[in-house]
Amino acid sequence: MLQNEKVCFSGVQPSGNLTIGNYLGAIKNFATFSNDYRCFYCVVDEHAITVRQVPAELRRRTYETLALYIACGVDPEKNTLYVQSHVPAHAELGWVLNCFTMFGELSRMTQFKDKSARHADNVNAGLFTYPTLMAADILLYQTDIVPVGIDQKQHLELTRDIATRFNSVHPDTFTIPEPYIPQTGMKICSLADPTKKMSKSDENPNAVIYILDDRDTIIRKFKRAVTDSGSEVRMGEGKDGINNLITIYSVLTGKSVADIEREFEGRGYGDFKLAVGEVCADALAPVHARFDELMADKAGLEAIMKQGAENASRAAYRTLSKVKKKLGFVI
Ligand code: AQP
Repeated sequence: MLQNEKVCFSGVQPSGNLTIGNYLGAIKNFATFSNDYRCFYCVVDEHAITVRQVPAELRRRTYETLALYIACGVDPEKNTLYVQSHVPAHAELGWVLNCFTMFGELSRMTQFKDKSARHADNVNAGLFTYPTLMAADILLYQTDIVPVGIDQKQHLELTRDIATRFNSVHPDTFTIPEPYIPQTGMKICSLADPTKKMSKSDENPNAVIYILDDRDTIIRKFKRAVTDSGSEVRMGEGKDGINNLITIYSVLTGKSVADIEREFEGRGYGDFKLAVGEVCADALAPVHARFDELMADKAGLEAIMKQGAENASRAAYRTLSKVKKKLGFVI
């Protein structure tokens, strides 16, 4: 790693088929950091098993998630793309950081509260300590910036607290990372209940646009999106459905909210929903084409994973050795 080189890290769980929430809130922004940062983009399979997974599906989605990173514009030549479980330093540092994280801090995490309510039969310790593994993911690379959606802000704040606490006992160990949360697209909401975040693990497939949905499905789902009894395409309070669709249209077209409101003045929700569906399908068409090519070459994806794991391991072990020395481990 060059001195003074800035580092960017992020990851996505292969815990379901990826959604346009994952795309617009995170992956779409990954490529934009490649020129100015050394970027590590990880498929965080260890996080995914905090919720029960079908092994064959987890394996398939791990390949697919890596392929989607590339299909969404992340160049494997310029970025380190890899799978979390291929770099054991993540789990190792995760354990160390567990010992620098308070029970009370983890108990306050809203994702833990939400997921333990949704999976009441499996409130495992991994679900509880998920944020310390996430802190390890980030801190291992001396990360400066982490592109994420707003739902991860609380975990990022905890990562900063853990790093600051560790540094206060063992100075100059970790870089304190900053989140990069996009202004538009930070929270894409469910099409069925627009007060809720769109999630890949939502049980209702009509609530979610998957990145790999075909054109007709995308347009059909947008047509059915829950809105309100009004007809004016305008952002406003109590118009969560329309606000969400305007956000999606804005982030996909780069148009401002004011321009969108002018464009659809007097045209009603039906016209607008169709336009959002078409713009989204158009944006995803080249992603689909590239994805199909990549998935047809599994060996190519495996070579990228392997090279990525080697690059990531080198950087990760530098930090891990420093941590072990500071803690007093015999190395
Ligand atoms: N709806 C969303 N809007 C904006 N950003 C989003 N992200 C997720 N959903 C939205 C961002 O995508 C990145 C990867 O997320 P993740 O895989 O780590 O898990 P998550 O945040 O828990 O995403 P999901 O889709 O809701 O997964 P499940 O259903 O498995 O829990 C993160 O940067 C996240 O902010």
